[in-house]
Amino acid sequence: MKKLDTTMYFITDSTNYSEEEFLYRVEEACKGGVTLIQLREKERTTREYLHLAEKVHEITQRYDIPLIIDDRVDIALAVNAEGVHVGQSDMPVKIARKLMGDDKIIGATTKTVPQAVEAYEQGADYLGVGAIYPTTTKVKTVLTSVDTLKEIVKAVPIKVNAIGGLNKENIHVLKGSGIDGICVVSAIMKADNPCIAARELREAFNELQ
Ligand code: TZP
Ligand code: MG
Repeated sequence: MKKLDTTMYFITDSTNYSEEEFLYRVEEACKGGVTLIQLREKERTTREYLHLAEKVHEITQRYDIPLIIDDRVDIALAVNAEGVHVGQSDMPVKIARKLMGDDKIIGATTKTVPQAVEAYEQGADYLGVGAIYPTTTKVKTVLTSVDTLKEIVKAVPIKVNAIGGLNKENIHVLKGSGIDGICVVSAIMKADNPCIAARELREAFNELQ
């Protein structure tokens, strides 16, 4: 596995975009300096998910940005993506690791210290923790406090990212939390200019350090 940089983790959502517009936005985000990309599709057939994964991987490889596939180990393996992200109702990290091999990136969603420790012990490379703020992105989640986020950071030696409703105006609440990066969907996906949005968010996060 290459060195993992979760600083500016962009999670996609193709809802409401044509394929062309979606891929254009993904590429603009790459130009803006995102360090990791997750393809996250909740409403697609397997065939559609696979197709988009191939298209997005073509782009991310050109920018040398690792591509993570949400939920689906089979899709990640099929397109030789750099990793997979699993939630608490998805494939356990231990099995995802076994299927993906040691060289791939495995991420997990965790909301409590015990969940975080378990994901780490099973072989996760990074954790997503949230939602820190209410989100407009389609997801089954509850809010996670910044205090819990800080406890998780202290409890595991792997990378920890905050997620949920984050934008450049509100990420200051994460200052001093010890996180390695932020995950965003809307702040880039729905931005007027995804390239500028990615750049500004990355700068805003770096200023917190
Ligand atoms: N998990 C917790 S919040 C969330 C996920 C996938 C969605 C974050 O989206 P946004 O648009 O950045 O709030
Ligand atoms: Mg999931």
